[in-house]
Amino acid sequence: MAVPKKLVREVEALREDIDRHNYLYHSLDQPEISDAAYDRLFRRLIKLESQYPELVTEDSPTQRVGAAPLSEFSEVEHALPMLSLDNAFADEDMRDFDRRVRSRLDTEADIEYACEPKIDGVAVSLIYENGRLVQGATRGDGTTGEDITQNIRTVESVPLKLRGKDYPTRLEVRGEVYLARSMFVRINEDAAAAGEKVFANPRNAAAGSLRQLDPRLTAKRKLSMFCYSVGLVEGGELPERHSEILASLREWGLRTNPLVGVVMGVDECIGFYDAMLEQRPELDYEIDGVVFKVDRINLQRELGMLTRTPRWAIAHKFPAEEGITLLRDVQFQVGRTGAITPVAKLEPVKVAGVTISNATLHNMDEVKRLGLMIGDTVVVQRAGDVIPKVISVDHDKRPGDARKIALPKACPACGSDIVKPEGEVIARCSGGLVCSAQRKESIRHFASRLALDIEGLGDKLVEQLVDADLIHTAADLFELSRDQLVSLERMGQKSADNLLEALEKSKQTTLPRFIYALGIQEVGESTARNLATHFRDLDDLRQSSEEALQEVPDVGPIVAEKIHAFFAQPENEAVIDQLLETGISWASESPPEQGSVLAGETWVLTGTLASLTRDEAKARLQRLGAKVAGSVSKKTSCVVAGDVAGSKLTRAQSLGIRVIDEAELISMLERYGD
Ligand code: 9MJ
Repeated sequence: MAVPKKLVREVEALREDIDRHNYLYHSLDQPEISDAAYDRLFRRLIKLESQYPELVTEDSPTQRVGAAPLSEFSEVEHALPMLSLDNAFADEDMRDFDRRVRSRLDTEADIEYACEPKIDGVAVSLIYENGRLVQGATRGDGTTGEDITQNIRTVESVPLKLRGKDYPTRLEVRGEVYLARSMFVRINEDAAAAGEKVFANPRNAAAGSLRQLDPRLTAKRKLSMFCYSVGLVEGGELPERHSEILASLREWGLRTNPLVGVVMGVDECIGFYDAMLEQRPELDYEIDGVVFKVDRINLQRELGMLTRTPRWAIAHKFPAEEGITLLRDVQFQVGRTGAITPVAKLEPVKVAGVTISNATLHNMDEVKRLGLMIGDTVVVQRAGDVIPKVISVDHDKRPGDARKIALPKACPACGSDIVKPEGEVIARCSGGLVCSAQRKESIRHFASRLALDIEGLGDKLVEQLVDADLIHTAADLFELSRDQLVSLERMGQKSADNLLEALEKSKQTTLPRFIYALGIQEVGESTARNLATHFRDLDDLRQSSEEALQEVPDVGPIVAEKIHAFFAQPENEAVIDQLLETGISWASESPPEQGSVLAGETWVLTGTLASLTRDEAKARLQRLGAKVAGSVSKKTSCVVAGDVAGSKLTRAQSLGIRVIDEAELISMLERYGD
């Protein structure tokens, strides 16, 4: 039976649509449709292809996982060797590299360098013939690798078909396949739950996933890829600059890193490196340095190669972020909501320039997963400003007198029972407001920067005030007298006055801050904001039912239950009433329409911002209704350029898009009341 022409056309249109949405989502980070809408297109295509199997093509988006498991991988020889990179560990090594480059090129002038975050994944080579992906291979020893085509096809950010028409007839693209950190955590959680071996880091997990003989297993791992260079190119011309080659790859639908940039001279290289080091903790993938490449290809040719490394590139590595040390003891900390966290007390060790003596062990399941005992030798990891954690244990080094780690039965702060409901991971102190540790934490939270922002009320002072029985709840803070404060150790008259003034000032707040400050379980800053926007009135929120709460964005049944239970507690009601009696107040919440001053606009952030993190800037722009995208296009409304803004800024300028700096961004956010 011939396939009706109309359906042939529909299948073609669906493929084109799906490919385009894949490209928008994976390569440009600018999706135009919801996941559900995408799924509908995909399901329709699967349905038509199963009705008419003769319509199925190799490069149909439904055919990513088609092949049967292999018994082994075959070898492939790389037409051009896959290079490794020389390393720089200090700024001075970078300067030496730059001196070598300029001396060989016999120039005093600043060199233009392309800068790329160095992805800590698995290097692979892709070959496209007439725009079709025909081969994927591992780097292997640089000369010979393994044919992993079937596995590479499962990586959604790798196009099976290139976009456009002007690509070379044969194009070898190289890049790094990696596993997103968030995905790594998920995979390890699932593996631990199934009693399987967990991966030590995302790179091992990516390498292991690519070496699966059954592509269905690889597909489950949801790997990603960034492309960063080309190998053999035939039947087509590429631009004369590395940065422009990357731009071409992007146009052909290949995914390149959005943070790549071009700088002038070695000082700017070092600036780029510092900015990247700072941004590192915010990225959802691991980077272990920055790669600098001489941007002009004619200069690359002139510089040439050493045996295995090019003279025109260098990897400036980040300092190691892991250290090995001894676990001396484990203490149990009580959080604001009573959650008991085991904390590793370590023999102090320097990691990336910072001495670490404590690390979180998260919960008792994690202690069990690590197979940890007191006295063990452990690997600790520090990622930016997050709390260091113990990531693995060297069981071979366990001493004879190693001790078991046991969850205490009673709360170390108040002696109340510790309870761990069946099926839950977190153990909690049952003491509630009786527990001084919980009270201290909830008062700290109340005073914290995103809550009532009480300047000068630090952790130590809260501890002193609670221990001296001067305060029991956050509301008591506002009853403190000057004499009481001055009676505290290390508290002078001036500090006491400053604190009283800060307390007075904090009374004028906003509803979202107040809700957040209450410290309701599961209610973070963004949920607090949603609650405030939805109810606009504290009394309405206090009296709302669980059903009504679930109408608020991001509030599901579990969160609704926590909020409802919080307001139903007489102790909490009393504290809130007392707080309101002290004169805490806020301007009435503006109607939601105001939250859409930037509706319909697409903003892009680039470079490093000094006074707020990228996530914060993104969240605040989104609250004003803007979409925040990862790359600049004609549709971009405005680009915020921080320090060391790279290619995105250049692109914005060339497209004539409005560019503002950080100061302008902040003044705009404030103007719109965010
Ligand atoms: C990584 N790993 O991100 C190169 N790399 O270039 C980047 N690796 C590279 N470039 C030539 N961004 C050889 C390796």
